[in-house]
Amino acid sequence: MTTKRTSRAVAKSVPSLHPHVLVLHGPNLNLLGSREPGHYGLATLDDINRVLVSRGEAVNAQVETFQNNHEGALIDRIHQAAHDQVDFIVINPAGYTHTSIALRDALAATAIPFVEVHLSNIYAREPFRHHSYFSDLAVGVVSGLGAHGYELALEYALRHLPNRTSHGSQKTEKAH
Ligand code: CA2
Repeated sequence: MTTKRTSRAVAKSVPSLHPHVLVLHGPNLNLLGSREPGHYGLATLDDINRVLVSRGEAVNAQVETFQNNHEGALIDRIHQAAHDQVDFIVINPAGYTHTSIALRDALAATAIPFVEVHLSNIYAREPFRHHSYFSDLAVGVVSGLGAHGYELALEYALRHLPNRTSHGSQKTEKAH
């Protein structure tokens, strides 16, 4: 039996020339801007996402955002990212930072490089927030810089992603 591949399926397997970054937000971050501004600031999640997407547009990068309150949905989105050939992930795992081996395993399995972001400084808070299941796998961690932390993580991703040529090969930029 032969399998007919649709042009859409073929298109999906061809890496885009434009960097593709996925920004993932964990549970309760949909409440940003409405409660606990002392810890998490006044910006809403929409405010944060708008800035990130428009920064992507300015440099011809695809920036997608996704928030969910359920561990499985976040894991499924990471699997989808591998399928979509996402180049880099910026993730605030929120409460799952301190509990989720399953989410850690999903990131490890897909091997997409990621930066871990926290709005608050998790080391200046309760001891149970000092441990992260993600930090040792992350390229880096930004914690305590509020919404600006997401922008810094995105800038890092855009600057350090390998430049793809139209021939499909990759030119790796020198780290500075
Ligand atoms: O500082 C961060 O970004 C955290 O990842 C936020 C998590 C917390 O469990 C981590 O320890 C640190 C909590 C996100 C809850 O977000 C809310 C936003 C507005 C109002 C209430 C909660």
